[in-house]
Amino acid sequence: MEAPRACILIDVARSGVTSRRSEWPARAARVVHSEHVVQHESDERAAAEPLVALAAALRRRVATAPGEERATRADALRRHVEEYLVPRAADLDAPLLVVILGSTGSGKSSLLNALVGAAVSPSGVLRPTTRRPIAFVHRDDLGGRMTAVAERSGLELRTGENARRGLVIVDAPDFDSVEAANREQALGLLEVADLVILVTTATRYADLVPWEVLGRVRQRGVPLLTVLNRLPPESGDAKAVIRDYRELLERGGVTEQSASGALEVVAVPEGALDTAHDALRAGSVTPVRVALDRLVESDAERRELARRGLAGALRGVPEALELIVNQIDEEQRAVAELRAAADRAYAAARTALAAELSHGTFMRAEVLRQWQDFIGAGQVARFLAQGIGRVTATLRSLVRPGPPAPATEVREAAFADLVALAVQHADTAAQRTATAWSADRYGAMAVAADGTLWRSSPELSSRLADDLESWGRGIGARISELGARRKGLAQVASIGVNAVGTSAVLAVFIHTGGLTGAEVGITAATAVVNQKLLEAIFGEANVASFVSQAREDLRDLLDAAFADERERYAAALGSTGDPSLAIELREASRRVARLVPA
Ligand SMILES: Nc1nc2c(ncn2[C@@H]2O[C@H](COP(=O)(O)OP(=O)(O)OP(=O)(O)O)[C@@H](O)[C@H]2O)c(=O)[nH]1
Ligand SMILES: [Mg+2]
Repeated sequence: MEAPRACILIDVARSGVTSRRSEWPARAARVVHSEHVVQHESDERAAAEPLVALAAALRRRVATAPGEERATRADALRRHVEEYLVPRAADLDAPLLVVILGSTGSGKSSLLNALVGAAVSPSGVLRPTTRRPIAFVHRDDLGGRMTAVAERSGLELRTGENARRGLVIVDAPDFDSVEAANREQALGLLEVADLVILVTTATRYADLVPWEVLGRVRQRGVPLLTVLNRLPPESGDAKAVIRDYRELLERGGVTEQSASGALEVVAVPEGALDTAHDALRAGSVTPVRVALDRLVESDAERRELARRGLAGALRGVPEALELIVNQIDEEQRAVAELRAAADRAYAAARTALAAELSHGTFMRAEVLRQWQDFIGAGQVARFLAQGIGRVTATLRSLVRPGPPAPATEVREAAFADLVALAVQHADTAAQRTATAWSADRYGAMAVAADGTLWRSSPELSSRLADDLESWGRGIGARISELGARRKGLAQVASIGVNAVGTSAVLAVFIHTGGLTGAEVGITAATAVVNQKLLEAIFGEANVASFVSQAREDLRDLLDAAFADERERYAAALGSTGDPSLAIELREASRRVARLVPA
C-alpha cells in the first residue's frame, strides 16, 4: 500500500504557469436541517452497513489471499467498496470524479488540457509521460471524499479559473505501458470513478489490455464517454475504424453505460492538435465538453449520474465477488488435498517407525552388547540362575561392590538411537509432503515461503530427547512404587532403581516377539536376559503390564510429536481457502444485492 501523501493544490493560470500554492482546506461539514434529510441519513446508514461488512471481509481476503494477483483483485474491489460505494451511498451530491483512462500515448493528457483550456498536464513523446494522476479541481470541491481519493491515489491537484464546481477531472497514468505502477494507479482510479472517459487510438483500440479494462468498466457499470484519437485522414478508413471500435464496445457490453445520451465514439482526427495549450484541438472534443458542461450546469443531472453510477456499481458487486469466492472455493479444495497429502505422509512415516520399534532392531549392537555383558556378568548371572529366593542379597551386590552399572550410559544411547530413528522418519514424511506440495500451486507457495518444510522441524531432536527423558523418569517412578509394594523389594528397588529403570526401558525397546531369523542375534539375546532380570525382580505378570503401559506412553509421546510435525503444514497454509471467509463474502454479496434499486 502506498503511504498517504500530503495534498498540495497548485493554481494554474491560463498560461499553464503555476501561480499559487495553498494547502487543501477542509470541507465545511454538511448541515442536517430538515426531516427529509434526517430520513435520508438513516437510509444511508442502512445502506452503509452491508457495504462496511463487505469491505471488512475483503480486507481479510487481501491479507490472506495466496499470491499477489488474488490479493490485488480483492484489494481493487475493497477500494471500490470503501472509497467509492460507501461515500457515494452516503452523499449523492458530492462532486463527481471523472477519470480519463487509456493506453499510453493515446492522448489523455492532451484531452485534459483541451477540456481545461490550459496546459495542466504535460503531454509528451516519451512513453509513458504521465506518472502521477493529475486532478483538475474546483477549490470548493476539496475535502470530504476527494481528500481520501487524493491521498490514496496520490493525486496531484491543479486548479484554475476554468475549474468547474461539482466536477473533478483526473488525467490518469496509462494502464498498458511497461510501468506497473502506472497500471496500478490507473486501475485504482477506475475503482473510484463516477464517470470514465476512455481514450484510445486508431491503432491501439483492439489491444488486449483495453479489452480487459473494458470488462471491469462493464462489471462496475460506471457511466462512460469514449474518445477515439488519431483517426486516419481518409474518411472511409476513419469510418471503418470507428465502426470496428463501436462493435468492440458493443461486444464488451458497455454501450448502455453512456454518461450522456446514446454512447457516442468521439472521433478525433490525426493532427487535431492545439500546440499552444499542449492539447487536442478544442473543437475536436466538443461532444465530451458538452456532456461535462451539462453536468456542471445542472445539480439534478449530476445527482442523476451519481445515482446511476451507484446503482450500476451495486449491481456489479455480486459478479465481482463471485470470482473471488470461487477462487476461495478452489483454494479450499486444493488445501484439503494438500492436508490429505501431509496426513498420508506422516501416517506412513509413523507406521514405519512403529514397525521398526516393534522389531526392536534399531539399537546399536555395541550398546546392546554393553548391557548384555553387564547383565550376563558375574553376580547378575548368578542371581538369574539362583532365582527369586536370592533376590535381595544378589541385587544389593549387583549395585554395590561390583563395577558401576552402565545404566545411564546405555539408556542415553538407547534414547539417542530412538531419536535418530524418529527424526529420520519425520524427515522422510517432510520430504514426501514437500515434494507432493511442490506440484500444487498453493503447496508450492507455502513450501517456497518456508524452506524448513523440506525437513523435520529443527527442534524435533531436542523435543524428543526431553520427552524421552521424562518418560524414562516416569518409568523410574513406577519402579520405585512397584518395589515399595512388593514385600522385600523396597530396598532392592531403591538401590538399583537406575539399573532396573534402564532394564525396563530396554524391555520396551527390544523384545523377541517380532524378530525373524536374521535379526536373532545380539538383540534377541539381550532381550531375553533383560526380560529375565525384570521378571526375577518383579514377577512375570507385573513386568508384562508394566512394559505394556510404558509402551503405550511411548506411543502417545511419538504420536504427539508426529502430529505437531504435521501441524506445521496446516499452519503453512494459513487461512488459504478459509471456508468461513467464503461464507462471509457470500452473505455480504446477498446483502449488497438487496441494496440495488429496483
Ligand atoms: N503527430 C501527431 N501526434 C499526436 C496526435 N495526436 C496526439 N499526438 C501526440 O501524441 C501524444 C499524446 O500524448 P499524451 O496526451 O501525453 O498521451 P497520454 O495518453 O497522456 O500518454 P501517457 O501520459 O504516456 O499515458 C502527444 O505527444 C501529442 O502531441 C496527432 O494527431 N499527430
Ligand atoms: Mg499523459
